[in-house]
Amino acid sequence: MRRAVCPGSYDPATNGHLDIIERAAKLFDEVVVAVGVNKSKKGLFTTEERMDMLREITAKLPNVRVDSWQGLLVDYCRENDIIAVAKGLRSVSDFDYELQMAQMNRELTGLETLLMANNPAYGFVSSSLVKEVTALGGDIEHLVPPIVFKRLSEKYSERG
Ligand code: COD
Repeated sequence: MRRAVCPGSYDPATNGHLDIIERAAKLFDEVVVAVGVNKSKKGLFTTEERMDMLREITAKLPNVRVDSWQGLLVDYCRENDIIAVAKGLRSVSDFDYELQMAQMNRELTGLETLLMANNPAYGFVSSSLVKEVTALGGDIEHLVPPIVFKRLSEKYSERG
């Protein structure tokens, strides 16, 4: 079983994330989409809310499951028999950061990282920007899965 992880904050997931998850699912027997739990960073959505949206978004992908983890990614991978990290690259700044993490992870346990060139249609899309544009009344419906659009709209209407 060749198992990979697509780690992220997913606060919330976007079409850019989904593109990477779908492509990773074609390359590996199983892909775990893992939400990183960072107690010192309060997001818009709770970990459970992020996971629920991810489960709905990936329901059509039979070899993808959703989980969460806390602590070092290499430890989570070792405990779950995961051989590679699959991530998307949007820009040179992504590359600098991701390369450093990939090298550190390989140094720590030999964990491999697969960096995939992003779909240019979503090169400018990030969770923080979709939140900001929604909060300011802009339309991002075409940039996120339908469930995320619904939940984002609900969150910001609750907040007024
Ligand atoms: N197109 C393509 N890919 C995208 C897009 C897009 N539009 N948006 C995001 N992605 C991909 C990127 O590969 C990104 O890495 C991944 O999705 C997750 O993105 P986010 O924004 O949800 O998550 P981040 O960047 O906040 O998450 C960072 C992690 C939690 C993945 C990272 O900090 C991590 O791996 N931490 C593990 C803790 C650890 O082991 N630390 C030691 C590191 S050496």
